[in-house]
Amino acid sequence: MILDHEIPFSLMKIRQQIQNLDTNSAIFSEFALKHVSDFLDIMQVYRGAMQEAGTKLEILDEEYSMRLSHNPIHHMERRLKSVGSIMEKMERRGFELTLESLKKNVYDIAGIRVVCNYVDDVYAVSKALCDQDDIEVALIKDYIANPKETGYRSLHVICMVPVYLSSGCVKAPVEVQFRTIAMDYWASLEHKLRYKSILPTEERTKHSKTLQDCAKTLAKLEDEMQEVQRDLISTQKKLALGSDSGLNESRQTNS
Ligand code: 0O2
Repeated sequence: MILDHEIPFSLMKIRQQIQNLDTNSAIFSEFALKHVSDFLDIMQVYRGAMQEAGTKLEILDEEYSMRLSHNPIHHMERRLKSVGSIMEKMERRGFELTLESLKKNVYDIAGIRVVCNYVDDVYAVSKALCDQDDIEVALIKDYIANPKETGYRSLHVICMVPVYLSSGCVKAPVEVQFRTIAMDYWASLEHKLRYKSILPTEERTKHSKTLQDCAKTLAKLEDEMQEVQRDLISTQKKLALGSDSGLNESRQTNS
């Protein structure tokens, strides 16, 4: 299942977003307004790349489901970054204000969040995607092996995905965030606390500490549950092999 977050996809909507920009510098809104139709062109290509990657992931999930009677992907979410967030990132990171710099430096305009059932699924599905011939891996950040200070865990992969336009093929980056259900529900609460909370600083600090502890507890729980799942899958594989060889034996006896 793929959930699409609202994608701002018309000149009017993009223009509205730019007019509502909350940047410290008017230069950013002027730049965005001047290039509004270029933004639409860029967004169209990035949306295509995001759809291609989404389809690849859906096909992989279906294949696993057929072969192992197990769906590694619980659900996916897709979103295009708003012009406001793109401008905010360029301003915060001090990137040069040109379209070339935007394409070169902002890798997460198109994003897919792949929420898997288990940690093994995260690594299996991400590897299967990255190994595809037409996918070029630009960057991998493994915050599962190396969690962030906050406790945040996820596997981030920036993939260059081909998009076939009438003028030919272009490759565009898609940030794919792979995580488990537990990592996802932790991250959404932490995100709320960090960006949307009206709590006083002292309370926020206390809750952030609690969330750091929760992240460790969740990681431990996930390890234990993963062991149970591994046992189930390997027994299932053995049984399937056994019934195959049983079938072969009875075929040989009958012939
Ligand atoms: P959104 O709307 O989720 O995309 P930067 O993007 O500048 O912060 P960088 O190095 O490009 O930094 O990206 P990084 O840190 O590898 O990952 C950025 C994205 O990962 C964030 O996107 C979040 O989705 C997620 N993320 C990273 N760290 C944390 C964290 O500590 N807590 C939570 N809840 N999420 C995190 P955006 O851009 O914030 O927004």
